[in-house]
Parts: sequence; C-alpha cells; structure tokens
Amino acid sequence: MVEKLDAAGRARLAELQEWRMVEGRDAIRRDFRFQDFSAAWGFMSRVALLAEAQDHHPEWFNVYNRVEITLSTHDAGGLSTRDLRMAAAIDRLI
Ligand code: H2B
Repeated sequence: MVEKLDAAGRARLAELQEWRMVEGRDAIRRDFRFQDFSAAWGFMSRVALLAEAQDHHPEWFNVYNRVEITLSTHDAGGLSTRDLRMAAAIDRLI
C-alpha cells in the first residue's frame, strides 16, 4: 500500500522548483521543450527506463519537441514519495 504524501513530504515539493501542482488534482507537472522530436524522444526513452526501474510511470503528452509530464500515484489516489523520487530523477536527466 502506497501512502499519500504527509505534511513533511509536501514541504519537499518546494525543492522541485520546475514542477507545479495540477489544478483540480493531487499531481505535479513539468513541461519540457527540446531542440526537435529526436531530442524529445531520446529524453522520453530515458524517462521510460527510469519508470520501469522504479515501477512508477508518468502520464505524458508529446508533440514534436514538447513533452509534458504529470506525476501522481494512482495506487495512492494522489502524490506519494514515489512522485518526489521520480521528479528528482527526471530533473537529473536534464
Ligand atoms: N505508476 C504510477 N504513476 N502510479 C502507480 O500507482 C503505479 C505506477 N503503480 N506504476 C504501479 C505501476 C503498479 O500498478 C504496479 C503493479 O506495480
């Protein structure tokens, strides 16, 4: 069972400066822009490997060089420490 973020966990969201809360749900989102589709897809491939390694999968949207990633823990019905860990790992790819 995955627990939703407690107050201490929510305070750590501030460290993820490029991520913002999604309106109307307990989720965070970051938008990325790359040189072209190839660069965007390369990034998505690396995120996919992270997702498999962490067994935690993004909701995402891609058009050409834009990638939008939303993180939330479906098993918890909202944000959990898994999202914090995934967001930080994604940030390290950039
Ligand atoms: N990803 C996300 N974002 N939330 C989950 O709750 C989740 C997941 N659960 N990836 C995992 C897979 C679960 O369904 C499997 C069975 O471990």
